[in-house]
Amino acid sequence: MKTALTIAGSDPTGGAGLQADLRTFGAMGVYGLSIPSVLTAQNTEGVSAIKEIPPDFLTAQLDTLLRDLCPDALKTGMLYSPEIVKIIADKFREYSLCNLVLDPVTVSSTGVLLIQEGALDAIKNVLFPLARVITPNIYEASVLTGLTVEDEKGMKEAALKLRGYGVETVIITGGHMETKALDLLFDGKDFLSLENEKLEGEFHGTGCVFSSVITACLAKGYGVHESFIKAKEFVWNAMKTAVSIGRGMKCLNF
Ligand code: PXL
Repeated sequence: MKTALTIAGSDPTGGAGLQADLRTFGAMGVYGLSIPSVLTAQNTEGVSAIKEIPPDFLTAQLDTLLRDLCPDALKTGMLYSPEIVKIIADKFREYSLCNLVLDPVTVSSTGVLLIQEGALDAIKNVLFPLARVITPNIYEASVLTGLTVEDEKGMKEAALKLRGYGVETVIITGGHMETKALDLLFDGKDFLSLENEKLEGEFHGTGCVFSSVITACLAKGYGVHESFIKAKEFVWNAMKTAVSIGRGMKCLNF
């Protein structure tokens, strides 16, 4: 069986973060491995506290797992601090890992900052050159490039700039755009955009599930374009049937 590793924040609701990633790997028929990088106290209404995993313990988790096995693909979610970013980059090289899908998580769906000062720069400088795919949303693409990303034209400009940071393939998700849900892939040569009508409501964890489907597909040996198409369809179906498990945002159903 193929294996995929997520290094991400814990979200007790299971709607986003490490728990959503694991659930997605399972739904995709891939064996899920997981290392928490940070813990959050949260419910469907929001995040109330964040606790970093001590760097030496993150290192111990990575060394112990990776001495034993090599995942077919891995993804990173909420990394939170520059120290965490650096440890993951070092271990990625030390264990010759491949198929890194990097979701540069910056804010929660409820607007809480999920990253410390300096961590996004570290992600850009240290982890981007190791990534096979990055999956920023339009807000993250704006912060990372300094461009205003509001429409397809802006997404294309940002994708060009982001690829210049050493990433193989850039996928910008546009679910937060005003009128339509358009996602754009750029592989350095061609653009591929996929569009769906926008669904009503506030959804939790769409970016996590999207990048996890891509990770699972890469683990199974699919190419990046096919993985993108599968992820778009998976998230769309899961959003259409999303469930209200608490008082706040809807969680994806799959
Ligand atoms: O959706 C981004 C995200 C990622 N990781 C964790 C989160 C969230 C959003 O709340 O809690 C742990």
